[in-house]
Amino acid sequence: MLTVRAVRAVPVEVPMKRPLGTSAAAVPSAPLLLVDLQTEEGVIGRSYLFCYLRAAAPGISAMLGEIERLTKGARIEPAKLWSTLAKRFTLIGVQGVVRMAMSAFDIACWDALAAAEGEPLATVLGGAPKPVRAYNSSGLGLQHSPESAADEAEELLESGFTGVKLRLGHPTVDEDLNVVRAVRKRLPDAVKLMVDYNQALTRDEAIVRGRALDGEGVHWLEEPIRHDDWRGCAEVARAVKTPVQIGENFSLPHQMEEAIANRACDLVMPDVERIGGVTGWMRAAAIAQAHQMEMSSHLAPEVSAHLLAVTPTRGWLEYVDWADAILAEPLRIEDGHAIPPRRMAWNDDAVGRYRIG
Ligand code: SMN
Ligand code: MG
Repeated sequence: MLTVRAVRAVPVEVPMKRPLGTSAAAVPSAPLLLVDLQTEEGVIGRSYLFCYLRAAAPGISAMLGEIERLTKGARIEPAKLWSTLAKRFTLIGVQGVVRMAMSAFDIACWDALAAAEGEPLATVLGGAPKPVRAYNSSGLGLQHSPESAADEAEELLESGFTGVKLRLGHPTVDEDLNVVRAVRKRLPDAVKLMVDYNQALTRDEAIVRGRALDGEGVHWLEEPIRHDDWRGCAEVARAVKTPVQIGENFSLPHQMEEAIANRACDLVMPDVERIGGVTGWMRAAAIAQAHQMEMSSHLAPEVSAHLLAVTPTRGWLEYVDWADAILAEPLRIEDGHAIPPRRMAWNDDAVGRYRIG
């Protein structure tokens, strides 16, 4: 049995080896919030959040302070704690930074339970920590000329990756096509190329660009339009042959359920910090299984490696190296597969160096 004692959150901002250009905004560095859940029994559970914006970190920290106040002395039973907190946060709504703070707390709860049992998270979840197929997403932002993108795509194949992701959404379809063709030409045939529009297009433009990309060797078409326009997404998915992938913006498992019910996509890729932590992910994995839909992960590769290992319709792990700078042991990639880490721990010197608050 474990009991909540305190929740500590430390914001850091780490440099990215390859700053990421997207159609929505540039991501020049990674603002992370490192969470330690202290228990009365001495076990520490850890998680981290990618905050998207540095300005979001203090807000999420404050919410974690509120979560600490509401759960201090409670027994660590993640599903029950999730329900208790969801009820307490009904008035503000379990969404946005509230839900991100709850997810970070939930992941730390599960990590504490795994630590207390001396087992990897995947084992505690009823599976085993097996290697998970990963694509390299630590690069290929939007800013590229076709030739420099092709060079970078080649670099991203180090460690045996068998997939890479390219962000699209140039002003014209021809510019998108030129980059895709240059990259595709440079990649071995067996390597998958995912493309991501980050919701840049209108429905009609998405159909035009999606059809233009059909036959260009693209493995999936990610977030072509506003992610929660289920009907529009369904029209794009119907009109385009390349599978439509959405999910990083699903807020809690019920949104994934809604998207699937509306046939908004062919593939799903929830983000553990938006879907509701480990608890939310496991519920989403059951939904994907019921619909026999392939489920991949978004960011947070260290915990996602464990989660995908126990996801029945597991697809791809999205690998980014952003947290390497502050981890005692960076996530290992072998032969294009992520090896679920035994336990996450911080590199305290690096945390001191990159701390922003
Ligand atoms: C992405 C990730 C992180 C920040 C911005 C954009 C992107 C992805 O949508 O799927 O990797
Ligand atoms: Mg994306």
